[in-house]
Amino acid sequence: MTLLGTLGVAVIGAGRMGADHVRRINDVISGARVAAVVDIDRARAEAASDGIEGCTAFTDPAAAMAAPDVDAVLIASPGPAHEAALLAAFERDLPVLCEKPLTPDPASALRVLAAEARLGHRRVQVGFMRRYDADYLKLKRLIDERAFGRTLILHNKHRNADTPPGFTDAMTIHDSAVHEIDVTRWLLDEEITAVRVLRPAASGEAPEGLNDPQLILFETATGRLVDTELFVNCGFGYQVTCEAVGERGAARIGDEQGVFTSAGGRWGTGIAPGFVERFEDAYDRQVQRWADATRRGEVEGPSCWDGYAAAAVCEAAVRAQATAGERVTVDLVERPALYR
Ligand code: ISE
Repeated sequence: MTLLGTLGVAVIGAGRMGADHVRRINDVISGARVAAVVDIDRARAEAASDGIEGCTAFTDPAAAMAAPDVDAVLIASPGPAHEAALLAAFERDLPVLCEKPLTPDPASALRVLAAEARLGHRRVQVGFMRRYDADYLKLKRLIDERAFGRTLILHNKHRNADTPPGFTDAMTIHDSAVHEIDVTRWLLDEEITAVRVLRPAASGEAPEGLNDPQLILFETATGRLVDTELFVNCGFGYQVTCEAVGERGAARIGDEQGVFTSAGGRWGTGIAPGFVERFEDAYDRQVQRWADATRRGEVEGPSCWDGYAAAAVCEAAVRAQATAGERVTVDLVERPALYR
């Protein structure tokens, strides 16, 4: 096995996640360094690259990818910009870690799939970071080992304290529920075939025009059911739980985090304020595993197929949101040989 030297990474997008990944590559993980930061806003690219030795700020992703010290690309720009960045990376056959979503809709995801197929090998790991969370990994192992028999049902909760301005109903699917879509496909190892969205009485605390909370129900290829309470303005913090119900038992993750304290007549632990804190270790592990695999010349983790399948379920779920709880089926193309 040959191991590449330190990986020079171009980080595309210097917003919240991009800047966090720059910090992570620079301060936390090993075997990689930030060689370039790209943002359409030059000042933001410069701010993120400031103080990092040998790191250059760019406004054009293709120019950064052409730099001689760039070996790999981490895409953390907004979803609609992903397709162009992915195709530019394929032009140079560069390894990519692409934040979710792969692309915002199935048609563009299929174009990416076709372009990667033309390369003849996988190049992309999609950033579904929950697959790297220690608790989700334990749950996955229990399900795979059939510790409680066959898993029949998943119950998920996905609560955010609040949403950024301009968050829409469709974004609750594309940005938030997309994680339960990937987790369902990964944990149960099969495709989602249909989706329903139900809306209880809307919270008066949610921003005007946002239907919050929602209940989402997935059916899978072999008839298993997955429900998700999605409540993105719950007000009290960030909570993600997942319970797998099997034939002879159940297992739940996500309830307890951190240190339990007893004081002032109360006992308990804290609630993470947001997803960056809750999934910090998962993000670290995801980027480290990507860098390690890339240096070995390998690609692992969620693929472009996973990104496409998630986009197809998102599209069906957004259609389901516009109905009174109707069942909307998910249509997938045949899985190409590269992803079997
Ligand atoms: C955000 O984009 C994420 O990816 C978080 O994991 C999710 O919990 C949040 O709802 C999204 O907005």
